[in-house]
Formats: sequence, C-alpha cells, structure tokens
Amino acid sequence: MNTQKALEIAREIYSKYGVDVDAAIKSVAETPVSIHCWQGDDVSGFENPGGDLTGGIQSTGNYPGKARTIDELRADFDFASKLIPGKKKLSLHAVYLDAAGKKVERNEIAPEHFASWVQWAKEKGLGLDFNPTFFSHPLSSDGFTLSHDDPAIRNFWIEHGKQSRRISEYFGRELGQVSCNNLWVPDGFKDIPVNRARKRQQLAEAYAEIFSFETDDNCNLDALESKVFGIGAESCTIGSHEFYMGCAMKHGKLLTLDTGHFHPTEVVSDKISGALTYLDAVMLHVSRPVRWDSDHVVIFDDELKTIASEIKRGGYEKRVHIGLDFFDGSINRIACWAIGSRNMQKALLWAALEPIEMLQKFEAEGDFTSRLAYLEEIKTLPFGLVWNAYCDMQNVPCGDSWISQVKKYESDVLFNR
Ligand code: RNT
Ligand code: ZN
Repeated sequence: MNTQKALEIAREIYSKYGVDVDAAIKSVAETPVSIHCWQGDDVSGFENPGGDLTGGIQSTGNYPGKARTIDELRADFDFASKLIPGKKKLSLHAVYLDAAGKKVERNEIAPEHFASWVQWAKEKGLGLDFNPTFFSHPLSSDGFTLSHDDPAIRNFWIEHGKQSRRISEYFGRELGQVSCNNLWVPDGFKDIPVNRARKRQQLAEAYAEIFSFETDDNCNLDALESKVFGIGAESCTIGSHEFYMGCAMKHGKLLTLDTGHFHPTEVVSDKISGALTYLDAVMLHVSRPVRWDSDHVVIFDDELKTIASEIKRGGYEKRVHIGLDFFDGSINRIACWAIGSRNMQKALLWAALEPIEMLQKFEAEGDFTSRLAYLEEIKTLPFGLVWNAYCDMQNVPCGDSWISQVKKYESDVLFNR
C-alpha cells in the first residue's frame, strides 16, 4: 500500500478538526516508551536460572522457545524492537545481571554487573531503566522484604534498594538519558493482620534509609509502585496506594501506577491528573488485568487510549514516564512484546490525533452535547492510515506484515532452542 497517498487523505480529513497529523506523528516518535525485559523469559532472569518466580506474581503458559541466556534475550529483544516504532528504552530487573557466571548477592549488585547491558544499549541506541528485584529469593520466601521483622533481612533488602539507585544512576550517566528506578516490594499478609501500622512503619523507615543519599536527578529518578493485593498476600499489602502516595510526596519521588494494581473498576487514566496535581512526575506500568493483576498483553482498548489521551490532554508528556509490564508465557513471547508495544504506540498516536483544543473548549463552555458528539465522531476517522504511515516512516512493518516475520523467527530460532 502507498502509505503516503493514504496519509494525504488522512491529513485532509483530520485538518477539518484542526488536527495536524504530521505534528502528531512527530510527537509520538519522540515519546520514549520503556519496554520490560521480563516478557522475554517469564521473569526468570539469569541470577538463578530455573528458579521459581515468587512474590505473588505469576507468568502462566509454557510456549516453547523462551530465552535462556543473556545472548538469547538480547537477540529476541533486538528482533522485537525492529517491529516496534518509536523511541525505546529497555527496563531491566536486577536478576538480569551479567556477572559472568559468578554468584552475586542482591545486596552486592553494582554497576559493573550491568556494564555489558550499558554497552549493548549504546550499540542499539536504547535508553535503560532499572528495577531492584525484591522477590524470587530465599530471603523473601516468607512474603516480606523491606518490612521484614528481622533487622538482618530488612537490612539486606535495604542494601539492595540502595545499590539499585546507584545502578540506575550509572545507566543515566552512561547513556545521557534519565533512568527510572522502580521499586516494588511484594510485602503483604495472606490473612487478616492485627498490626498493619507496625509493618507500614517498618517499610517507611526502610525507604528513609534507602533514600538517605542523593542521586543526580538528571540520571536517576526513583519511582514507588503500589499494589492492592498479590497471590498469597490477599488480605493486606504493606505498600498500598495510600502508603506510596505519601511516601512519594515525602521523599519527592515518582509514584508508579500499574494498571493491574487497583480494584477492577478503578482506572489509572483517572489517577494520572490526580497524582500530578501534587507530584512532579509519575511512572506507568501499562499492563492488562483480566479479573486480577494477571499481566495479560496490552491490547488497544478504551482504557489504553484514555491513558494516552490523559497524558496529552493534561500536557503531561514530560511528567509521565511510560513503562510496560506484562508477561505472558502462553503465546510467542516476541509477539507479546510486539503486540503490546505497538499498541502503546497506537494509543499515543490516537491521543495525539485527538482534537483536544476543540473538545476542551466545548467542555469549558459547558457544551457537553458537542463534547460527547465529537468524542464519538472521531472514533471513525481514518486512524489506521496514519498508523501505517507512521510505521513506514519508522521503518517497521505496516499492518500485519510483522506476524509472518515473527513466525519465521519462531521456526528458525525459537523452536530450535
Ligand atoms: C508486580 C509489579 C511489578 C512486577 C515486575 C516484574 O505486581 O507489577 O512491577 O510486575 O517488577
Ligand atoms: Zn508493575
């Protein structure tokens, strides 16, 4: 298909609504999206190959061909990234360290263990983000880490948290692009606790310790991820939304809003402007909860579009750090990366093509009739033509042509593992 000719038609139609299609494409191409490494291997990592995934999260399915080594994961990600338009970052978890076969304890991880990732990111033109791993470890096996009652265990995890900030700062300094260090702990009670306050106090004290030294804001931004419940922590999660909202305010940190971490009728799209009324910035973990925090692959649904629209409508492009967080092991993992990341890009483009000025004017004038009428009208504008043109300009496959490429990689590479 001649995408330029199609784009010409789209330009004409969108211009009637006062939308500049070229400016929209440009703005999306410049918005970084952080793609999580852990979709590639079901959150296994390389610290303890074959070890269990714990912490109340779960990747289900056993589709063949998952990455088993750093080289395989890099090759898979590299392949996937060629199917995804836009500016990309890679989000690494601590357990994806490259320690050259040496056992490194979590409290001793350091920038050197991620030097090969930095080198690789430089070669590929990727930004990096970091995540300390407070799960899948013997010292987290009873469900507590930073809020643990044993000071020795708590300190072990505090050291891990401190080191994660140093590693993230190193990423930012080396790559000349800020790295977000996302802290999520699984701490919680399966059954009804009678002293929630004590645990929350311990968690608060642990964060005060972790944040007791400064990092360069141009290189590292810490983000705190709340959750409503996890498997085996159904009754009380210590790091709840209220806890982290306060913690982020107190320490001047980012709040991470994971779309799977709230009650099913709550939406993150409504929370962005609420949080940003007081906080400088937020991080997103864009996922797809199906009945619970199931981490299904992100689809192009209304909530995804609304999240992207809210970023645009609020003028929050520089204050929302977009990260993805899903892990499905039941279908081709590279296709998961491609589908979810392309959908995030689609949503950003969708939002950039919204006639925001016109819609917001209607609302300000109290003309809610026109607001609804136009919100419905724009749903049938030729969005797909602009999407294809954007993919073409970014030298990534248009339409469905990426699927056969993934199938070929599957039979040539994945099925031979
Ligand atoms: C868990 C959190 C967390 C993890 C990753 C692997 O509920 O969403 O972000 O998914 O750290
Ligand atoms: Zn998350």
